[in-house]
Amino acid sequence: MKMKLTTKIFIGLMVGIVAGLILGGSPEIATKFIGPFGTLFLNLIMMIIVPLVFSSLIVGAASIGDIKKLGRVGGKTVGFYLATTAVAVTIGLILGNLIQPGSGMVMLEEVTIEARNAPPLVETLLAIVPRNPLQGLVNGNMLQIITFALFLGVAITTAGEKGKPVLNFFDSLAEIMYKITAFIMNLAPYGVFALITPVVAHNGPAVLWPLAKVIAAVYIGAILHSIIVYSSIVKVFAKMNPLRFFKGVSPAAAVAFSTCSSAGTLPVTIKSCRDNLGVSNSVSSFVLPLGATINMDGTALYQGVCALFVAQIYGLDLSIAQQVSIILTATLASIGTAGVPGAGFIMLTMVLTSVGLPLEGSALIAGIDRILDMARTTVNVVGDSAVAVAIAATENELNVEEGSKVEV
Ligand code: DAS
Repeated sequence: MKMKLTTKIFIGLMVGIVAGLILGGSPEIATKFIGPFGTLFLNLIMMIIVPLVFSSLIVGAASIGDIKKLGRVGGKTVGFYLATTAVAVTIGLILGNLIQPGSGMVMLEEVTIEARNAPPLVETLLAIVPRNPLQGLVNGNMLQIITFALFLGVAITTAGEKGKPVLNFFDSLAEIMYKITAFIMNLAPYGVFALITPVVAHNGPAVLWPLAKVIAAVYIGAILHSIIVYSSIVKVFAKMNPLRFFKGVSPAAAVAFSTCSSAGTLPVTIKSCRDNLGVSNSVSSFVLPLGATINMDGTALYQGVCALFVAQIYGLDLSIAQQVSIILTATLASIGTAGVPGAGFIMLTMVLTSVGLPLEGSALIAGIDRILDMARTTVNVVGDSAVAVAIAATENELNVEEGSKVEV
């Protein structure tokens, strides 16, 4: 009997965790002999991101055709993203207040952390339009790639017959990149195993136990947010059974969990949404690259928990006004957070600064940040997929039949 890919990926994950616990005594063996295979897998999926996203977005924008529809889909997408991110950080703050992860701990070590002043929002928005689109492509600047591809796609449509050769070229390039994604996905069980083993070997119980309450708060928040918010979104807007949604998105969730990179998981997210959930090419190739870049619900939730953790280890009480400021800052910070490992930790210093919390408190988080990144990146990717399902449904581009037939 042909084992389903999702099952194989899950087995890869479980075997990797066991192997990591066994190698906990000598983690350097895991890093030296297993880690490189994980890096190879990550490089393979990173290799195809730019050509896959660029070509499929041009074809997607060309199929959307008119600017009006693009504006409507774009407006809905950004609206969903900001709303779910604000809810996520609120859940993080509620759990931080309930679980009190920092109470009873006293910040001892004097560590200086440089506050990362993220570029002002205006600068981030202006940078979305590339002065040199080829440079944006070469640098893998996702927002600039998205902008340039949208202009190209819509212009191809308005060019009529003259635009057809270019559209056909990108249409076949997108199909070819999709085939490469399918091939790489067959390596996912091994890649996930090789990525997770060193992480578990290096982050054994001895490292995790002292901060177990922080880890628990972030993981409980991630699960609650996913179950409450994403089940509601797919149920209300797409009339989709939440169990079917979570099953369909599970390959992308497993790759996000082990790579800690939304951008790196993007080819798998696009494939899972199209093949398992029936999201159309035009919606998936617009909503998902945008989400991998600006929608980080898991990261926002993590920042809510960690801001309270830092306040608590210094015995500081955060006023409601300060907690509201965290909701705004974490929501905006998530727009500027890159979809790569550890990006959320860098943005945490910006959130702490916004409410005048000592940056040194985040030094305690640094040691376990990879474990927290696994949960928040998974939520980021699952959240992007839930919005893609909702947008496709509201645009009558959710092919439920086709999506349900494909094996998951
Ligand atoms: N690892 C980031 C991502 O890829 C999220 C984060 O670091 O917060 O989504």
